[in-house]
Amino acid sequence: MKIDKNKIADHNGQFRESFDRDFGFVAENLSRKGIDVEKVVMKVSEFQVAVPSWALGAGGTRFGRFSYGGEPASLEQKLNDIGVLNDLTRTAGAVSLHIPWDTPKDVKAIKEVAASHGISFDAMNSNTFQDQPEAEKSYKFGSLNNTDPAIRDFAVQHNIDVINIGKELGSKSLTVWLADGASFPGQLNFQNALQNTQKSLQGIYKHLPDDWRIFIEYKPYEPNFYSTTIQDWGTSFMLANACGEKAYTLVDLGHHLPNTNIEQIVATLMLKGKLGGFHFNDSKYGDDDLTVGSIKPYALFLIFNELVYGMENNPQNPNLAWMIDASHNIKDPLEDLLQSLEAILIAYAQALLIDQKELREAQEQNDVVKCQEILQEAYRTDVRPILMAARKKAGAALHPITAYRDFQVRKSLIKERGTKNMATGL
Ligand code: PSV
Ligand code: MN
Ligand code: MN
Repeated sequence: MKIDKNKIADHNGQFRESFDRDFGFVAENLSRKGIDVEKVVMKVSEFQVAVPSWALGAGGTRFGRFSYGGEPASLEQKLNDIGVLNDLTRTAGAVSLHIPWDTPKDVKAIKEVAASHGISFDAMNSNTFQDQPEAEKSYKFGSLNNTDPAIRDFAVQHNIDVINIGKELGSKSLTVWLADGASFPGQLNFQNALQNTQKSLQGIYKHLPDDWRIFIEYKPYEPNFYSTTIQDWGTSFMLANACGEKAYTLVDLGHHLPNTNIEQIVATLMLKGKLGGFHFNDSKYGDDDLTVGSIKPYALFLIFNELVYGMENNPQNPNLAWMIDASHNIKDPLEDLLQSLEAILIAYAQALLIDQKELREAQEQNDVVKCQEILQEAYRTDVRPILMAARKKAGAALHPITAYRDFQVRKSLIKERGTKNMATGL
């Protein structure tokens, strides 16, 4: 399914007056403050976020899973769904695959489908947290950290296989997230587990092509509930340094204990040139994978403030790989992703409004109130017309969710694919 440009333009027609009025208002207010609004629109329109293949079906919890109907059953259908998101927003032009969930049967055909939707292949994700049917070795007691060298080698080989698939697809990076850890005290020797992990990662790193990067994701707990071997950014950073210059830390917003100052982690990593990737989602308690911006939008804005600062001031840090890592049990997954994309761009646009020079001066003068006022002034600006202007420029929908509903996308997907979930048959 492709959403025709003219259909989108027609749909936008009904909002022309309100858009002109709302954009004119914000543009005038910002230009009075000396902000070049067209520059902000341009930056927002250039921002691209990868969509993970696993967010396109209705997610679940360990207690159950409820199908939404019309869910994709194949990689082709997943690419098709991302195509819909991209047609409506022009910000979702990349997919992140998880192997073996998404192992392509016919690479050439998959590349053609992706190209027909203007989708490129972002980071490849390996999976050593589940045993595959007929697998020769089990990850029950860890993968890269395992006490058994044969299991570690098996997990390293899987990552090399993922790199090889990615090479064929045109990807340029590998994300490694490990479930490795312990659920009970005494179960693991922490030092051996860490050393094994480091050696295994170095083994993978040796096979990383020169123009590739490896992202090391951290997470404090789950599925193990006593310890996780790569538990925090410091451990990831240390391992990235032990691998080499193509290895970076990946920050997933949900992978922090409550109240962790994520923006400070971002600032530290960018200063050190080691922030490589970013997984967006939101959470109230743990790794909840909720819609971006649904719980803590101000924290997201503060994180973007550091990201924008880093992108402008830290040439030692490479361009970041952005990805949404959220998935849903009760919402239409495509609507949910549209909400996440909107929230990301809102936080980004607001952060772009911060007068960095004025903020530096206020910081130098220790004018705490002014510093806070500068941030909140930007945060309290309704930047949605700026996002609309960016989408209009790119030929996308002014109101993506309204367009999605008016075009009855889900209804057509259900008609084409049925109401049953392919994974559970329910
Ligand atoms: C783990 O919680 C994680 O955030 C990693 O990025 C995984 O690859 C992803 O979720 C999907 O399970
Ligand atoms: Mn993640
Ligand atoms: Mn996660």
